[in-house]
Amino acid sequence: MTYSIEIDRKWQKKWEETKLYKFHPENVDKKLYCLEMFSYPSGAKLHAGHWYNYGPADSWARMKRMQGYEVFHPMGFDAFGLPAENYAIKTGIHPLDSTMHNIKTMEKQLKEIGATFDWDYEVITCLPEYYKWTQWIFLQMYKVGLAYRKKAPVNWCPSCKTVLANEQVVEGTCERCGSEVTKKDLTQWFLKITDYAEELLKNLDDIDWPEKTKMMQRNWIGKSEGAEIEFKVEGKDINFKVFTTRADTLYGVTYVVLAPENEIVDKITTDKYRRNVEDYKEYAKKQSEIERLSTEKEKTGVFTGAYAIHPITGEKIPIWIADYVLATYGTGCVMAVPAHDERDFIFAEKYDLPIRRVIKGKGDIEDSLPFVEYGILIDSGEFDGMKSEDARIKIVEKLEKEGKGSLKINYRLRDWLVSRQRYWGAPIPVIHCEHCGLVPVPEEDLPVILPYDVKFTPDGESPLKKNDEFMNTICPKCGRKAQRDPDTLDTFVDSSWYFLRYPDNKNEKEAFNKEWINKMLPVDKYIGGAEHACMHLLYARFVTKALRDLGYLNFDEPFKSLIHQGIILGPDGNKMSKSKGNTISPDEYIDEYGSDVFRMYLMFGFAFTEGGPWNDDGIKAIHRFILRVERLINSFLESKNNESKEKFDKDEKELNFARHFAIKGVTEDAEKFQFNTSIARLMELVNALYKYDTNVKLKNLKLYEDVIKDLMRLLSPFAPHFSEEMWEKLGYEYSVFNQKWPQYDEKALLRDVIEIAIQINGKVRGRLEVMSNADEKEIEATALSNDNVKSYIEGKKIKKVIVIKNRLVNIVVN
Ligand code: ANZ
Ligand code: ZN
Repeated sequence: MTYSIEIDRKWQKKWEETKLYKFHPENVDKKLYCLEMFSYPSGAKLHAGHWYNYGPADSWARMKRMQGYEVFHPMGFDAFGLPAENYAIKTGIHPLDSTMHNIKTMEKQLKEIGATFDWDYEVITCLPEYYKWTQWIFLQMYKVGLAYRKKAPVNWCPSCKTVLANEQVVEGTCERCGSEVTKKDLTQWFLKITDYAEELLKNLDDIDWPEKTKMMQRNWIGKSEGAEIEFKVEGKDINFKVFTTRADTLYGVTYVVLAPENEIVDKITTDKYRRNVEDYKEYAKKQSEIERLSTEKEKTGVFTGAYAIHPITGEKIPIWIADYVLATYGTGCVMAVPAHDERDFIFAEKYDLPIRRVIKGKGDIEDSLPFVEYGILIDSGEFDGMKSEDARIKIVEKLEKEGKGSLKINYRLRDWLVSRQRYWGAPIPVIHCEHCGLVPVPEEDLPVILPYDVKFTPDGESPLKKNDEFMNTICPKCGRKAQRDPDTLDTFVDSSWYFLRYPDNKNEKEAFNKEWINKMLPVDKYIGGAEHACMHLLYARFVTKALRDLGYLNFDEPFKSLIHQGIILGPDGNKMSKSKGNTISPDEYIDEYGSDVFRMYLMFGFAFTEGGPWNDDGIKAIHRFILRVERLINSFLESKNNESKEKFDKDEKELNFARHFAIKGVTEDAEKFQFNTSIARLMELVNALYKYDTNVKLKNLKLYEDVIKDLMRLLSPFAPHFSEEMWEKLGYEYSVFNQKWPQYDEKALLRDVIEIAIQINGKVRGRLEVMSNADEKEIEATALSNDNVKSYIEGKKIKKVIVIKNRLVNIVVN
């Protein structure tokens, strides 16, 4: 039987029946936790992009298994979230029903990839047995002040009618629906990720993650070392602080700017300017944060009528409000130094505010303004002549003595806003009591069950608020009537700890058994999309650290090693996705060639971490390769009557070299997820086997068989069904995946005779055998004395001979 989808089915069934991928907890000392980011059960049929995520990662896990690791390879579903709820609003199908239906379909399809997931460890975040523990984690954080409520201007999506975390706002628009995001003052729940800013930053140095992703997290955390300097408002008993990274420019301050939202604005604004200021505040409210910070956007602002006193010179300087100052960064107040800051410069020119140079360049030429670099201080009193680097410390030291300033580190990272005014999420386990205030739901009352019957009226209010049965409860503290919190948790809370639940997914008493989980984690290899860099991947690190400090974990980082797969683009050049209608369905390919051909094609046709636009040009070549291996096996089975030889002759040495060269190359490249080159090595090995097969009539059967065995072992992670079938056909014991991964022999890699190509003017004109240790002169001489070469270069002049060791000789003639 030639390889086909029938063979896929046969082995999928057998693997399942024999529980081939079962994880054996007793072997935990050899565990390797291989994790792919779990799926959102969107209901779309798995397309080529999904296969690209799961196929290659599975091949890696299979190789690791054969290398002797007890591979833990679970799968589950990130099952709460907006799409299911929006779908319910549109179709009337309840999110629970559509989600569970989608999960069933996706499980089935994931099995068709033939992946080694151990489904016994599945987690589904929308089920009470899971979200009970999401709520529990929230409560543990609440106990230590890591979960808190506050009124804050929050990102609001007018179309999804919900608040969004900063990370969910992409260039001022909603990540989900693309609508413009506005601001709204609401009381919301936050998780205090900022407590961990420094550690989140520092530990990036210790983990094996793509450099680019670490960079994105560093920028997102945005550590900034500067100072806070206090200014007094003239004639009023009001002080305010500014945050600056350039205290060295203090003598160049010619005005100060407050964020329009700053609460002192109303207190200092004079009657004459009140109207202006009110109008401007309205205007600023409509701007998104991104717009406000954009350098392109025209700078606007208004004068408050009030003045501040310069902390050193005592000078009177005007106080403005402007939307380029953010309420949520630093102190929400800025000392403006137009001579040395781009934005201040544009603003000062526009509103005719004074510009005062206090830094000059280190050279002689007068630099044009704004001069934003470090330099030497001028017109700065006792600090004249000092370097910026020193002055930014010394000036603060002076202010510190007078109680007017101090060094300060700021982070751009904000606390994580986790409450959502939506239905399809884990209810926030808190009760609001008129007498006792916020009362956490007692742990023994968890889970707070998400009721099935609700009205989906997307009006900005939590749907749960309209469900009296859910809302009305008794205060656990005083026993009086009280109300539940109507909001649900951001789905990123669910996914911030799922990897901790997998190894202990059936535990009814705890989120996880502490001792067990500390043996199973951290995750050894995490595979998923780069788009999660500043959301999921940051939240998961934070929750891990918080649970460690709460005493539940003994490691600092959840994902030791991370790899991002590239993106498969549809023929239209966009990321393949159902919503764009540009997906490629694997079905026809699998029906025609079998799933291994499809999987291998994805692994051979694209560099795993890069991806690229879809095209199926190469799929036939992979198909031919599989058939070629199959013919090789058949031919081997027919030659079983040959003899075995102890000593290798030249052909056998060549074959043995090809074998060990392949073992080394396949292993090392696959380890780094460079599957395309691994597969190229396998193709070379097959070529070598064919060459040996035709050259040597009386084969050395022992060697031949050993090489075929190694070939099948090496091929098996990439073409699992096919290889299992061939393994059986060869008469070996089930399963090829219980075989040991081949090891290469350094000695076999030291060839004495190697073959190199001869090129004449860049065109290959023949091959040449040389000793592997021959030097360039010898190779050149051998090449020029070759009969074939002689006939080509006869009557021509040799201009140059280029020797590339172990590869080729190029003879340039004219
Ligand atoms: C005076 C100054 C002079 C500044 C100068 C820069 C250059 P990073 O590095 O991003 O932390 N700033 C402070 N708070 C702000 C806010 N809420 N909204 C907008 N801008 C704010 O940037 C810190 C610098 O950004 C601060 O240093 C402040 O301007 C501005 F020649 O203070 B600087
Ligand atoms: Zn009470």
